[in-house]
Amino acid sequence: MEKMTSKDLVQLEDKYGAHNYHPLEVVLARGEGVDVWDVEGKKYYDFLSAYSAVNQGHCHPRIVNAMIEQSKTLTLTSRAFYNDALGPYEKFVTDYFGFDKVLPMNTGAEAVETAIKVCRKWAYEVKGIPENEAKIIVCDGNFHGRTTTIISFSNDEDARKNFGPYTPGFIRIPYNDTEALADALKEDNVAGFLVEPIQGEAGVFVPDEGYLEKAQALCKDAGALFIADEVQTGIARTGSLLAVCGNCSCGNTCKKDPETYVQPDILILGKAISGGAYPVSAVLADNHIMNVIKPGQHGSTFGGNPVAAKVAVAALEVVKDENLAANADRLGKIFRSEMNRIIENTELVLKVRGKGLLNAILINDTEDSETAWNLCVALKKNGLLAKPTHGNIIRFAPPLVMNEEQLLDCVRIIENTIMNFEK
Ligand code: IF1
Repeated sequence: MEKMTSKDLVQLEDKYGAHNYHPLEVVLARGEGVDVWDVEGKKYYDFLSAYSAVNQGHCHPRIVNAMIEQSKTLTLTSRAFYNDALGPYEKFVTDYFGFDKVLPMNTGAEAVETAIKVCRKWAYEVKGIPENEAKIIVCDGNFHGRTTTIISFSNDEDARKNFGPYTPGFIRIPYNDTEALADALKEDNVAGFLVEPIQGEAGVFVPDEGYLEKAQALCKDAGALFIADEVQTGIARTGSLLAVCGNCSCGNTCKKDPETYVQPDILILGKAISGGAYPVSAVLADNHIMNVIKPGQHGSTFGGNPVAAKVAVAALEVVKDENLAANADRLGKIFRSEMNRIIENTELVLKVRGKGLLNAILINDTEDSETAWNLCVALKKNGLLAKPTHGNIIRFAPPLVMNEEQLLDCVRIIENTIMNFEK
């Protein structure tokens, strides 16, 4: 059989796959570190990193080897039996992030659902809220996944419309607004506050300095749980191990900097906890919260399987051994300063914002324009892959194993593309 071209493969997806995505027209066949190659062999810098899942770079040998070795030995037992990889992983991951317990799941959305369930159960059984009355505060512009409950509290029309009836029990307030949070916390029966430390889908929106700290303090005073969704921002992406570590790039949740470190009551992780090799997610909390979950009350066939456990340990070891938080912090600063230099010489880009290597540029056009999309098509031609979020924002999130020389090469590609772009 003749080798299929990119065009053939796009046609196959178009004909046989549900149309729930609109991908950029590039068909990838291989990845290594910060690079990916398409079916025709053209090489690109990956500036999406599978939405920050591939922080450790494509096909990291340590992660891939952990997966191969475990796959040859034991892949799945279910949680009906113990397996010899889960306990060591649970000890490792709770030490790593500084919590008493972990509840292992597979995808980000599942972990968010888990956090919501833990929070509600805690509210009824510990806080004493009357049954079925618990409310969880969330933010405008949130993105926490695609399940029916999660889209129930989204305000994105595409994510929500015609998927109702919706799950009740959520109060939505503006992001980055501690007064609105203080007011919402005054309502009866508030169980928790679920928040992204930096909003991803909203367009990489970094809140004001001190927002998370203040929000956590308000929750504490009100007896509500502070729940951080770090599915996208966690695992060194924003220049610290977690975005709740503030400006400390030491790579631990060491609480060295109590000025900025904000300890969540419930921490939600996904994506890069496996380096993008395997679906792994996790919910972390201390005993006084996590102990509300008893046998039979929550679970998942694949959650905590031995391959996931080994892959996650390897992926988290890479983050520390290769100092990815400090690298993301340093390269992020260079990236934003280079973008600001470019912005001074073009009308096309208005602004760069972000933290670590989670950044976005704002294009000088309306939200419903196709300019950001067309610029991404031009970037692709020039060997760099990125994806718009909204019509006028482009997210830039390369793997964190990038070095300075590669980053500056990417800056050159972005600069040339912008300077030669015609709307
Ligand atoms: C897609 C965005 C990124 C997340 C946070 C939970 C989840 C996500 C903070 C759910 C997922 C994704 C999924 C991806 C697009 C994407 C995304 F553009 F929508 F905002 F990353 F930037 N919490 N984020 O960001 O995790 O169930 O997908 O494992 O294709 O929908 P999941």
